[in-house]
Amino acid sequence: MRRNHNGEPPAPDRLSRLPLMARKRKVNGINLCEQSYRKSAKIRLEEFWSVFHKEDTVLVCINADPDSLACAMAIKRLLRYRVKYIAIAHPNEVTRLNNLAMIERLKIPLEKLNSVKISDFTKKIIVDSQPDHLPAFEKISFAAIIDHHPISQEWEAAYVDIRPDYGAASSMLVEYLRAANMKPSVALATALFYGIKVDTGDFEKESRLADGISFRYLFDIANRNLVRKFELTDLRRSELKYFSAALNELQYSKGRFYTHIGRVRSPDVLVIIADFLNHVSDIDWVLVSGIYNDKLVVIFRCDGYRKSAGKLASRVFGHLGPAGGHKGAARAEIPLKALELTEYDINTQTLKRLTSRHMK
Ligand SMILES: [Mn+2]
Repeated sequence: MRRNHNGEPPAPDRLSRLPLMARKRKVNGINLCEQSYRKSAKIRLEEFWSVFHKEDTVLVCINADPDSLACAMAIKRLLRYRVKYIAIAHPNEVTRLNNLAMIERLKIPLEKLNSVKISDFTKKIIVDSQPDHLPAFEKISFAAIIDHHPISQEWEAAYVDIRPDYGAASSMLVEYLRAANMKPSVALATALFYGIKVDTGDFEKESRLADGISFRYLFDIANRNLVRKFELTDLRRSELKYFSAALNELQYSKGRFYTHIGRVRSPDVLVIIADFLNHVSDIDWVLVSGIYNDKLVVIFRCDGYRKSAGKLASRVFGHLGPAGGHKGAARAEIPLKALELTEYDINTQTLKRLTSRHMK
């Protein structure tokens, strides 16, 4: 028996409330889950299922992003014939076009959290988040918590599964589906595949082998053309006009592109145009600027070889406002007041004049 500093065994009820993986971490040195990977997934599934009954109406709460959306879909699948009704609700406004493309194309039914009556639901689940992550979640009492973020505290819920070492919560939900012998539909597999892809940054971020196994499992079922469409979708049709403005304004000098686009609806489009111009061969530097609110936003791109976009941005604009970035990519957001210019005084020539004397 392992004993704590007072010589007493750890209180069993405290431990049993902790998820399997977290329990493993908390009690250093002893391995509390000696089941095989497969068996432990099965046990988790049974424990999760045992929380719900035929008469339950269930609300799945998420902070909507690809990983959480996919998890909510998977939970809906896991509980489909086990409860009376399941809805998915989110408190945040979804604005990213990639995420909107996913929601629209996979027809994910979503409610706004502030428009549902929480008391209408007998059980609430939170997935890919913990109750203290958002004020909107804090007042809800959850029956189940499934997440992969660091454990913020010991949660009092009928079912808790938090595995902070997982790259994506979608990887965990794939294990539940497999333990339940439920082959995901193409739509569900596509969502989970995209969820893992986004949260692991195409496996360039922290993840574990389990993420790779779930990803490989989904690979054969998911529609990867659809995933590519989600990834590509970052422009509104109404924003194409900024491309023609950028190309009309484009000035070339000594391996550098300069273009000032004028007022834009969102600075994101400046980034997209800068990245697009950076596709052109023989171009060392790309500088794209636009006006957003009362600021001049400048996007810098370069090859990062014996040059630094971040250093250039701070050299040119650092004394006037936030400016900086990495070797290959940087941005500056300067109040027009600090430049002592109005938006009508600024054109591509201004951008060139401000920046070129700082470049070798
Ligand atoms: Mn996640």
